[in-house]
Amino acid sequence: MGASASIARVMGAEVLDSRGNPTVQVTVVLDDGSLASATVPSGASTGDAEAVELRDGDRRRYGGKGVLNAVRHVNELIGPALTGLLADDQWRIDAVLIELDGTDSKSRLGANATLGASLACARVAAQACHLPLCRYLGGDAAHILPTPMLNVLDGGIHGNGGPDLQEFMLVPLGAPTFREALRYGVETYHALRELLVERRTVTNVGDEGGFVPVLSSNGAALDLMMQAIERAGYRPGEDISLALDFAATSLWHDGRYRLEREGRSLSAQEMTGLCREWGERYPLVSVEDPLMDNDWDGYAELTRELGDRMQIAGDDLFVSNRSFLVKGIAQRCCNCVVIKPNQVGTVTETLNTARMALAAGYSCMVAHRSGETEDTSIADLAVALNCGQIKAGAPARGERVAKYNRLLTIEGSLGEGAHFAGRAAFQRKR
Ligand code: 2PG
Ligand code: MG
Repeated sequence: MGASASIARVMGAEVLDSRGNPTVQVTVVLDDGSLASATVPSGASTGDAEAVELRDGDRRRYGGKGVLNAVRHVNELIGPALTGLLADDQWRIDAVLIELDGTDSKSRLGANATLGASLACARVAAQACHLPLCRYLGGDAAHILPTPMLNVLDGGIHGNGGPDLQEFMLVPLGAPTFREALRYGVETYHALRELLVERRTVTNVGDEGGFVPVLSSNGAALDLMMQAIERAGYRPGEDISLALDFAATSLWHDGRYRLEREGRSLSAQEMTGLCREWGERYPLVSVEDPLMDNDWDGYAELTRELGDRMQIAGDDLFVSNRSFLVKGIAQRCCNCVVIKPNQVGTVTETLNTARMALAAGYSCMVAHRSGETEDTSIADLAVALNCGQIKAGAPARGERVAKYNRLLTIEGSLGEGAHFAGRAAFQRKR
């Protein structure tokens, strides 16, 4: 792309996500003929302060979940504002989107409209420059393949009838390459399925492709994962460790965290105790959202107690937003930030939050949403940031596998230059 390639057309469309809900797709065409699209994902266990996902609310269409207004904003407001801008000036493109929206929460245009446009611009600029998106966003330094965090048991609101906790993940950190890590994860996922069949437990899957078995406790789910790792021929803790997403805001009822499967409710302190206990019993390297999203004091306490022995990842707490991260750093809450572009609504803001986190000694986990699409941008984002971690669901179902397949392609194209993050991604720095 010469300095002259500028934005000629921006087109929005209503398409579907993996749950069959409408979502925004944006296509951008440059004046040199380059063309690319981006499609926006959608969360279910959303943080309170996430940027606004604009839905039509017209109950005659998709139960009110249509996105025709967001699409109209792309076509009638965003398109004219971006036309003529240089496609590789991502900072300016995003500044225009932020100003055009004019709210802190992207509530006027909708973060689904702004992210669709922002990401489509990045994708088309990368294409016009003949660069993979990871190199376009991360420069020549982008070379670290992330350790995948594969969600193999779905619970909470992603897996009705399953465990209380939302995500039980395999972390194949002992593998030598991304390709091998993925194989370790896939083989263990299949071994887990065999175990469930033997126990005559259901092998239906949840929103992210993890199994949704009926088990007596959350600890039983962890035991099952340990057995699956061993059955697949791997060593727990050496080859494959474990990670959890509690999504604790959705466990919060009447002032306590309810573990319905176990018939008990815990205080914040008891949740901290539970993390410690599991950290002693299992090779647990990361816990995400172990407390609800407004308990900053609880997070500071939990991080003080456990932050030197495991990763404490803030998702709903930070909502990928720089201003919440600033607060978190000041109050020493968590030691990892979950990065989801649609929580904040532009590529530049996403990169800024992630880079600030890494500079402050926090780790970054780039993540999908429970409602996903075939868009693979987060795979490139993880490599662009060299952050070493990605969670993109089970190694099953097209919209999840698409991200892992994209990483296989990136690894192949980097050749000798590719480096797999492995265990180093989970070294505690603080
Ligand atoms: C999470 C995500 C992705 P959702 O909580 O981390 O797994 O779920 O997209 O529903 O917010
Ligand atoms: Mg989460």
